[in-house]
Amino acid sequence: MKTEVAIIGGGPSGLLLSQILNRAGVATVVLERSSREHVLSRIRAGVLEAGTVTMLREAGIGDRMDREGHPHEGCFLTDDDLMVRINFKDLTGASVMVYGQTEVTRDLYTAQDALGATIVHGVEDVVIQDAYSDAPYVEYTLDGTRMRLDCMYVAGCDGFHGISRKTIPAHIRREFERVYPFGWLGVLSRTRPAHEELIYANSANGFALASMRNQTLSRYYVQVPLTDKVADWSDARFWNKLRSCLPSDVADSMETGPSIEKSIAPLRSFVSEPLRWGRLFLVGDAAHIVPPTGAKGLNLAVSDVHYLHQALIDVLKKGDATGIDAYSERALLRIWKAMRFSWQMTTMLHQFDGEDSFAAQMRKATLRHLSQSETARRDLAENYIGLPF
Ligand code: FAS
Ligand code: PHB
Repeated sequence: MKTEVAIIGGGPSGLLLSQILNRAGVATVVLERSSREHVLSRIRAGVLEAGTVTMLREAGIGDRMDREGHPHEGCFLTDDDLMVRINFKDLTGASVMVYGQTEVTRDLYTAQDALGATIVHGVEDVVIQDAYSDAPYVEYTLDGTRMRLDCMYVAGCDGFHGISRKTIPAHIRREFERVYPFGWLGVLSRTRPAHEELIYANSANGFALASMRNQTLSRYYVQVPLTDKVADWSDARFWNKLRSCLPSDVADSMETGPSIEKSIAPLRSFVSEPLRWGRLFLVGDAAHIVPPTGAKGLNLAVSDVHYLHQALIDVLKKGDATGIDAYSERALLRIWKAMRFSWQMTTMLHQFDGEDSFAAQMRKATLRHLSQSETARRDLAENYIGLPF
């Protein structure tokens, strides 16, 4: 099989890149390890930056998002009962869209099917060959048969545990990492959200996040030790913990109910440089991971697609390699800014094992400063709604 761009990974970054390239007349093949059902069963991000919303609309997959998504003009950061509203609209003129990553991925699959895109599910043992040459190709096994896909370029959109990043020789890669000593226990429940806007809660009992998917589907997270397992957490224990972190008037009035999804995600900050090796380009989680505290993971993947899609169109349609030569440096500039914001939000809101009372006071002082400084709130708002591409 031959194509112009081989895309490893059929998650949001791979599908969005394929969608935009196909609409520009560039041929792609998406190779995805899992079944479509499995990809769509993942509960991940919930907040789309302003730039992501624009890109999805321009890619022709904004209709359902605009019908079913919820624009949010602000969110809250709290310190016990102190509630600080960050008014995105007043401070930046922009807002974010609450619309689950699962739905974005579903919309992408629907759009790709409508275009007749080639998405191969269930591939195994994917190997990228001759990435550092003018004739790369990808080998993979499908239903027991070894296959070969010849291509002009390869986009590694296969997430943190994929093979693309590791295709770049170890002596070329520069990796930066911070693993946090806690995880997020997430619960999805068919309940009315605790508040009409998101609440990022710092408290004496740890961090919690009250989010949602719609007015009858709530998404909550609490900080848990890395040693905890989902089986350690009954619904009752989860709701008690969540309530102990939220402002009391929110906790007292919130609706609880059975969890329909419960999972623990570890938190890490990670960047692998460079994003390019010959004709291989890394995109999204294949290149970087952020703690979800800043709602940046999915949005950074979209940001990479923003920089890469035009570069590939230019080189394939006009022979202009300027964009692909600049991709890694350009994308990394924005990646590091989001990395910083996500790290700052995480350190500002979470309790760290063994921290002293001074650290707790610094968190309180930061939140109090936010409550009293419009400048501080504007800085947070500008980062949260998404810095310019
Ligand atoms: P993805 O990991 O989504 O997709 C990669 C795809 O490649 C997968 O479908 C995988 O099956 C496939 N693949 C892997 N190896 C392969 C191989 N060898 N061959 C072929 N295919 C292969 N972000 C937020 O903003 N907010 C959140 O709350 C949030 N929560 C998260 C919770 C969890 C448990 C995880 C893991 C991530 C979370 N994220 C969150 C981040 C997440 O949303 C990612 O940023 C987003 O999925 C990135 O998209 P992709 O780069 O497409 O990677
Ligand atoms: C979510 O709704 O899943 C969500 C929202 C904001 C975050 C992280 C997760 O920062």
